[in-house]
Amino acid sequence: MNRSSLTIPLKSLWMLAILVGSFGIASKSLAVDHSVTWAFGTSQPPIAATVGDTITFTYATGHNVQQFPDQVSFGGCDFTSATLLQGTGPLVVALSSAGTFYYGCSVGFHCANGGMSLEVSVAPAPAVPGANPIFVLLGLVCAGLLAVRAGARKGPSTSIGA
Ligand SMILES: [Cu+2]
Repeated sequence: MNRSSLTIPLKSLWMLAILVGSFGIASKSLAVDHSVTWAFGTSQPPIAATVGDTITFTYATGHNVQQFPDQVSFGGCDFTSATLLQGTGPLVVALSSAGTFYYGCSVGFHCANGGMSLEVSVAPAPAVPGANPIFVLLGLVCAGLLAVRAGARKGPSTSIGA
């Protein structure tokens, strides 16, 4: 058997171990906090978020955060059926379900004239959360296999370039 043919699979195994392992760990902490400067005259581009993310509305007094029931009331800055989430800020909103959500400030004409309205699209959480430990375990198994292989390969003396 040709020894050097083992080199490439070994390298890709390492990469696989790192990739798989880090995916398992990273997918557990993918949550993002979306920071919003909630101020008059600051237009808010729509936010694309994922379930588990949060939105932090940064403001103090003089504003509030209301949630519109639908896109029509959002578009028209119509607060008649909106829900007041909080008066004085800051406010952290946890995005716990998928869908499109609409927020606005009902003070004066802040929504209509001050750009104080925000659309948030929340996508479902990626992957299956329960699968994470499996990926971590797979990564560890790959790393373990590598350690064994590397140990067997090293032999009595492998001095590289020293
Ligand atoms: Cu306001």
